[in-house]
Amino acid sequence: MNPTVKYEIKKRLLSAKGQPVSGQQLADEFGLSRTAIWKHIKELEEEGFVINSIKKKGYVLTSSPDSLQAAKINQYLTSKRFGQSIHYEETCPSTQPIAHRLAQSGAPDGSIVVCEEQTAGKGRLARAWTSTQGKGIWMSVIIRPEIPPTKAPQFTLVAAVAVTRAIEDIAGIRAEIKWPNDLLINGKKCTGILTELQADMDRVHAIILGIGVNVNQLETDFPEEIQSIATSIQMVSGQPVDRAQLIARILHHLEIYTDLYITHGFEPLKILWESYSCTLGKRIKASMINQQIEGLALGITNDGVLQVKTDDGQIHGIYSADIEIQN
Ligand code: BTX
Repeated sequence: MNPTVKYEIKKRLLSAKGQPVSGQQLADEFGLSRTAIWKHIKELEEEGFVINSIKKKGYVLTSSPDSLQAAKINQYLTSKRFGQSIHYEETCPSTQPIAHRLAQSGAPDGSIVVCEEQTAGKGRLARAWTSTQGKGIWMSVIIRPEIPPTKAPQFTLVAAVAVTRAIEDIAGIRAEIKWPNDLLINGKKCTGILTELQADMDRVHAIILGIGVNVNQLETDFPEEIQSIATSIQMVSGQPVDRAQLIARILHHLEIYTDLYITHGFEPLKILWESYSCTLGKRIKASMINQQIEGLALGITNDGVLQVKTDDGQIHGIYSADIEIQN
């Protein structure tokens, strides 16, 4: 079987959105016999696609496996740039280095790398990110804003708002943002964001935004050591979520918020971010590499820096830390 033809047939069935696609038309289009088309259809069925054959009308796709292949994501895309170029891997150590390589070789703004499984998923500070096969969104987005490198950390906050909005739209669950990069549901982590940079002193060449969302895991899908701190959308809603649809929605919001940031700066996004935050107004302990600060989280500045007031009345600006919420 020709994998390109099979991919094109799959794309046609997906984009028909439940309407019949004529076997004769496919045969004419690809210069194949109807029997050859039928064989491709059978192969798709073996991969988990459910396809009805309706006499005199054609093939109707009634359900597809929960895969993240480009054709599946494409059918839901509403963004104009983001997700227009999709690099898909079944399994890889991490989507981040792949996205870095693609960015270096000129991948356009909004290109994404997604996979079903990461065998060495990365968190911040070289920590590991568990990325179970077929259960979550493990994605890197290449963004090319014309900003100085000092502004890049704001994209962690922009991404946090985009993912929160997308989860709300698709699963009806309101996650909370724990500064700077965690999304929590019922106090447990369901999303992590890792912002990496390609830049020189004055200018960002590309932001590589790593987004990990726990979507359809059950508690036992997580390693024991993180079962008490991790959760998934399905564990909260009781329903599996179509990961491709959620990716498309994340890209939808991420594109809108990136454009808003470029035209209006961080201020309007800051207001949105604050409305989802579970950090502000709380007493927190912030652990940095060589320092700890305890105090009241007052707010974030227009640069995304967390403002913490310690008991002696001093206000400290925190650029990056692990946060423990104390009340
Ligand atoms: P982080 O450093 O804030 O979080 C890492 C910590 O979170 C780990 O030390 C562990 O305690 C906990 N953890 C690990 N895996 C999970 C999980 N699946 N769910 C909840 N908690 C977990 C967060 O770093 C940034 C994560 C970014 C992941 C994306 S996935 C796509 C891209 N590729 C890649 O390698 N990383 C990014």
